[in-house]
Amino acid sequence: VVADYSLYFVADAGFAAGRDLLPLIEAAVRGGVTAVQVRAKDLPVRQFLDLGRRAADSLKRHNIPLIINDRLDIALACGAAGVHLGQDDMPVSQARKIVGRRLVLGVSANNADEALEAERLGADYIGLGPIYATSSKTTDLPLVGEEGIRRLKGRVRIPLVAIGGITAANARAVKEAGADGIAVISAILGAPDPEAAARRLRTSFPA
Ligand code: TZP
Ligand code: MG
Repeated sequence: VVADYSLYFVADAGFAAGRDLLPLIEAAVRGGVTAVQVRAKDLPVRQFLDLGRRAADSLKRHNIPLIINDRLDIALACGAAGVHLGQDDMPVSQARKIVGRRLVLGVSANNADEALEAERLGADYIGLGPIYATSSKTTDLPLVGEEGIRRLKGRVRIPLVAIGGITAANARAVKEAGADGIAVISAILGAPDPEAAARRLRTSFPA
């Protein structure tokens, strides 16, 4: 079964700034997100695991895949569907040796070389970004832009999920550039009504 990454909600504990992520994840699911990542750069492992377990329990009931950011061990321990690996995390080839087909493996890429390498080493999908400027992640990576999506489209077989500064206002342009999905933090978590925000994104970027 190929997962649907068309509206991929990155539930970031740092961005949530102390708010419990569970009700926010559940609101996003009601609004129509098709995949959820839990991202917790600053949580101790034990709290990350606890959050991951609660998210996994909830998302299983809705048949929505849970992806854990950065940590293969936490993904396995909480029964997640997958793990998302950055360029400085465990190499996807190594992760694949450990988990086989048990987990979906996503990899971050900023350019075509990184994306092609990730695919070659066994990634199941690419998180391509930052597409646009964003304040949700501190990075000095160059912006990929719609042009960067267009250039990569057709060169990889695995799904391309665009991330970084994506909103209901630019989602259509991202789709037209060739992305298979959009991943968002602030467009949902920064919205006064996360459920309505997810629903609007869904309309702007249908599966
Ligand atoms: N990776 C590239 S940009 C980004 C990540 C995690 C942040 C995305 O957040 P937002 O608020 O959707 O721009
Ligand atoms: Mg990472």
